[in-house]
Amino acid sequence: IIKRTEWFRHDRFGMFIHWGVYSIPGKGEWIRSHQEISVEDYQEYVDTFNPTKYDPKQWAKMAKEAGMKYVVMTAKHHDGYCLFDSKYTDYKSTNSPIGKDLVKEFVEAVRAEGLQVGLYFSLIDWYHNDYPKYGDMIHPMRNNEAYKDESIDFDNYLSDMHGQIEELLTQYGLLDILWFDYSYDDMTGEKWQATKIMEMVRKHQPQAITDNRLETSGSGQGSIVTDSITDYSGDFVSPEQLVPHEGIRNHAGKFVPWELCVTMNNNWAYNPTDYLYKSPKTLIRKLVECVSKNGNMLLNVGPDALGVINDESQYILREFGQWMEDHKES
Ligand code: JFZ
Repeated sequence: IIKRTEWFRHDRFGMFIHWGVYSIPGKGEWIRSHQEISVEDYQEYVDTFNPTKYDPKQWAKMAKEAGMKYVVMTAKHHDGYCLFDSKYTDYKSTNSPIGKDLVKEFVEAVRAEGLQVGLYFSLIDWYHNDYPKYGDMIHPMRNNEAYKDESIDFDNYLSDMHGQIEELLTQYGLLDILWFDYSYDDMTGEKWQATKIMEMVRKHQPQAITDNRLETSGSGQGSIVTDSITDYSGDFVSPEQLVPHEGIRNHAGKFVPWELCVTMNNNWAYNPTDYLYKSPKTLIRKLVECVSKNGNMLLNVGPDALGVINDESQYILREFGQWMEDHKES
């Protein structure tokens, strides 16, 4: 873990990208759940997803100019839609009007800028028929005895989900980060068969690091910090939005790698009605605070349906770049 995370503990600043078919309605990546949209009604977005301005080289360039050292994009979010050509589903960008493997272009573009590259992958999949209807508002059966009667084949879900992870691990070259998201409080890593996932990661991509969300969520620290580390504890803790008071230490008082993920406004995915952006100054101070506490910061952008990062976000990125420039060692 020390060796694997060496670059990560040095290159403290990265770009997070939440982008998918949910960028079309522009109300955040949870829209299917929040507005209780059926698979049928959501299909409109799947059928029209045509991000003709997708230019990951441009994104990578913006990240680099802001002083970022790595970029992580949502290969698949909770809606189950894949930005890559998975053989385990028809719900993928190669079947939408854009007709491309967007992950492939993404990883190539980021590497070409000399940055480290990572992929976000959701353990949750609202599209898969055998996904248990846990934890979201499309499925009000959660916490209801009745949902337990669902006739689903969870093993089939796991085998497809693991299959997709293996595709990402074997078809896109060297990956620096696998960013899994996330384990419900009532769902342990055992239930996801996270040990198997980790074995695949170590087998195909021994250099790759992972977050701690195979066993927890943004609110938990997981076993990285305890005496009883699981084999799927991950390499870094992944708090959200708020900088932990004193950084994050393990039971022995030693700092463990951690990475704050944070949005520029109050959404992860594109939402043009959310204009409450943090100031560049606030965000730069947050980065400094993370680094001063031995942590990283993963600053999120939510490109629009065509693939464009909006002006407000670009402005913030440029201010980071200027600040980096002003504070460079001569
Ligand atoms: C998760 C996702 O659901 C969300 O869409 C986004 O991708 C974010 C980076 O990660 O959000 C969570 C998950 C768990 C908690 C909070 C946000 N949590 O339990 O505190």
